[in-house]
Amino acid sequence: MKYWVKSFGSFKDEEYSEIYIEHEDVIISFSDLGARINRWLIPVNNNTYESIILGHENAEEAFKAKGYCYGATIGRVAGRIGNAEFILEGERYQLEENQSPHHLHGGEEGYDIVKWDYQVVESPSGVSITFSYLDSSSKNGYPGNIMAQVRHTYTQDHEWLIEYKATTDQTTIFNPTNHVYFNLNGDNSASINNHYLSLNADYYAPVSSDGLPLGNLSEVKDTCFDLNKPQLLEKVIKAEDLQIKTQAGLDHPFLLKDPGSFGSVGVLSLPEKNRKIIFFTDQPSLVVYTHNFVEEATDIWGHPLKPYAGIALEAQELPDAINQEQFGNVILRADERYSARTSYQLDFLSGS
Ligand code: FUC
Repeated sequence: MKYWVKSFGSFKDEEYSEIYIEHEDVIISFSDLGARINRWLIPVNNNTYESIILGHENAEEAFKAKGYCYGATIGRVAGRIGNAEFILEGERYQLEENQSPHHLHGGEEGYDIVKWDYQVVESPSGVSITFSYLDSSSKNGYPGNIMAQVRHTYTQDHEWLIEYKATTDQTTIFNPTNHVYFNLNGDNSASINNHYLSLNADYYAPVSSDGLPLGNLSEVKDTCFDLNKPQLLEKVIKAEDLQIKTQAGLDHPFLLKDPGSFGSVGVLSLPEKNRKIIFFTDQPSLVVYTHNFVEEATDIWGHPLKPYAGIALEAQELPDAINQEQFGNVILRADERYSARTSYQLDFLSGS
């Protein structure tokens, strides 16, 4: 296994790096812009590769398309915070309404577009890149300074492991995730309609038309949200279900079974290409987003971007948990150490 560092280009006088790791002809890359994954390249034939995730050619493109958060670490708090406000220990906090009237993905200056420090470490199990960022209380209106760390590791078994650690100097809220989008076609101009998704979840959180969870959990049983057996994404995205119609696809949190155990929670597969991603997490929920919208005509890697160009599988606490009693805990106190793990295992050699 080897790694090398290249420039990821500059934007507004800031230089960014891209760290490439190669193992058995598979190449995966990460950038200090948003502690993001940017490329996951599978060899197809004599020296040609296909990327199974959505990424960017350089930092400038990433900034231009920042609304999609391709591959980026999301924080301080992933998802929407209703009406951009919350109450913590009796104090009311008002955040920026960067997706009015709500606060989304940590705000305009969220983790996805800041420059992280990083260190590369090689070990017998693989190559790790530890990204760190001091998220100061003055930014985005959250209380407390957070020392956030995200370690991306690529293992000898072609598993991408994400480990989050954080501490704070004052009680605050914290709910990070990674916003990777998969497209196992290896061509982002092809939609993910031909993929199959299975997810170990008996409940999902219905959302309002503007994407905020309504606050209740609905059974997936006998609905298009039942992914306990693999479902063709086209069937789900085109279902007559009102929740699917209002979001033009999936953009929903699912409550995972056996939260906290580091067991497999689901599989994304493309049988026609013998490609599978088996994913694991110790987080209680996972937001599935099928890239339903393309804001403006954006070219990504020379292709005009189309809806359903990828599927995001974002492991986290349920969105808006700070405002929803039964949605879990996102409070981090000064005497606590936050940790979370999520991983995506590539399987592209075995039969379908
Ligand atoms: C908002 C969210 C989606 C996704 C997108 C980048 O539209 O509702 O889940 O995170 O942003």
